[in-house]
Amino acid sequence: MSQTPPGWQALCPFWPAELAETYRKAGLWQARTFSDILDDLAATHDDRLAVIDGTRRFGYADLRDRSLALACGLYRLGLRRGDRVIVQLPNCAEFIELCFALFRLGVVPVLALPAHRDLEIGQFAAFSEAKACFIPASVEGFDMVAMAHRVQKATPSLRHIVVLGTDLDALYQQDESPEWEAPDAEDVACFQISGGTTGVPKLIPRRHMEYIYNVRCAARASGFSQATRYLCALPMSHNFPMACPGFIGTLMSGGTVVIASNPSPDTCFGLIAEHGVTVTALVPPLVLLWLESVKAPLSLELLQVGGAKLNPSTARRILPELGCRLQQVLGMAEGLICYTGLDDPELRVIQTQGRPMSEWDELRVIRPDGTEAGPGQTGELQVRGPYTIRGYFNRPDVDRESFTPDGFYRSGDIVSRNEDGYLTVEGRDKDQINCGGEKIGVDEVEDLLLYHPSVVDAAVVARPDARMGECACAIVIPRDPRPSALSLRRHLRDAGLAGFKIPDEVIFVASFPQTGVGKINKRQLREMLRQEHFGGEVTA
Ligand code: OOB
Repeated sequence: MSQTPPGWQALCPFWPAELAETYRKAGLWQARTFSDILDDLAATHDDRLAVIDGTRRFGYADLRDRSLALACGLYRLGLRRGDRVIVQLPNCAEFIELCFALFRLGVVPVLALPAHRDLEIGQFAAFSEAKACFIPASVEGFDMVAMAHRVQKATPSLRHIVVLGTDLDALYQQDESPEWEAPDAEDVACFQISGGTTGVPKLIPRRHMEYIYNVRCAARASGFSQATRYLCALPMSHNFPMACPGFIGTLMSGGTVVIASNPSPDTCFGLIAEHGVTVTALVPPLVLLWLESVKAPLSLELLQVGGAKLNPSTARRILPELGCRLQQVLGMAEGLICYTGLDDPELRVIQTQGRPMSEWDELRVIRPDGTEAGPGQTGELQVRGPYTIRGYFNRPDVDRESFTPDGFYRSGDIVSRNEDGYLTVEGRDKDQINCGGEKIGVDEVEDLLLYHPSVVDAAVVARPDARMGECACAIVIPRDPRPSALSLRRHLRDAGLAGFKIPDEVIFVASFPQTGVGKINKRQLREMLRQEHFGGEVTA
């Protein structure tokens, strides 16, 4: 299996050789790819039900056969080991089949979110030199095909636009498989996207052997088994519903994935009852929405909540009102995943975000003075281990800031760790807004605002929000005549920015508070927001 990996993979930093050998010897990293795993699953579980999508049912062997047929079609299209493609599909069975087809060929998907628009997709396509993109015809009335054509004009590498349903269906070619060069277990399997990517993308290379290890640990920590019926309600391309343990973890446990087209109670409550769903994963604002809508406890056994801080008062309501246990998940697409234990005492499940899922994870909490924090003290969470990346794809500039010289990822999360090793997220030290689990890199939004002819200067900061945890607020020094908030928002939308990054609120001011060296004092701006200091100036 071991062939020389394609050249660009050398631009994805790897673990030091000695450590890599330790992980291999200890059996954490195995010489298997995701398609080897699917072949084994199909052999073991054959016609067991793997995926339910609407009225469609797929057994494990179906899934293997269909992804193999799709791999044949993709190969005929000209995709080869090491090529990159953009995958931006809504939740559907084809998403799973496409992932496994690409894994089989060693073609590497950039896992975009359905909400991404021209700006993000254009950047991902250009930066990864993607050869193809896989999209639905439209999303909520937005013409995705037209978007793909606009991106294609600016991206010479992008040869194929494959539309879900029509073009994609035609690629399932059940004939004899051509001989293709299979990927190596240590090749990059897919690119996750860093939350709060700014301008030039931060693509997160996840490799077969370590991502498989990630899924295995996550499935164990979540108690997944053949009896698991997992509702995939969050966008399937995100690390959480994909691999932590998500739909891949469900399949690797021999369970059944139930696909929801969206996470609304209207859609999900019916699916839970109809299919006897046992577990699902949500972000905190959705938990609130579910709590508001629930009439009688659900048949769910376990609710995994992560992506943003879950308020303890909300956490407390889950068992009595939804009728299921809670498991908190602190995760990051870069690697580290923490879980509260399934048998942990209630207080720990409500008040902490869990502890690392692997005993091989190395964590440290670093205080501002560079020393290690003791139990209960706060500091930045830094991590390295067998499934935490050592660097982004081709971003040595970012790596120098985001990783320490000894290879720890600086998460930018401010945490405290108790005597038992459980973490509580206390805040954040990165220029990012976490709007209910959706991450907004503020630099990107600020840069775009500065392009507007009526903007002198702009700062985007988080305003605390009861439902979303935080929402984005743009504070703007305008030129005369002052633009309307609406026109600034339209400006961002027209620039092709994903809707979730567009600030909910725009406030006009005459000047910014400054730090000692003359930078915008964001800490003070956030404080002023908290104290409603801008009363008269608010323009919603
Ligand atoms: C998950 O991954 P990302 O890459 O979208 O975001 C990671 C960041 C973390 O660094 C932290 O700032 C925040 O999201 N976060 C949480 C949290 N879980 C994530 N903050 C507070 N409490 C939590 N429970 O968000 C992600 C990936 C895999 C599993 C779960 C979440």
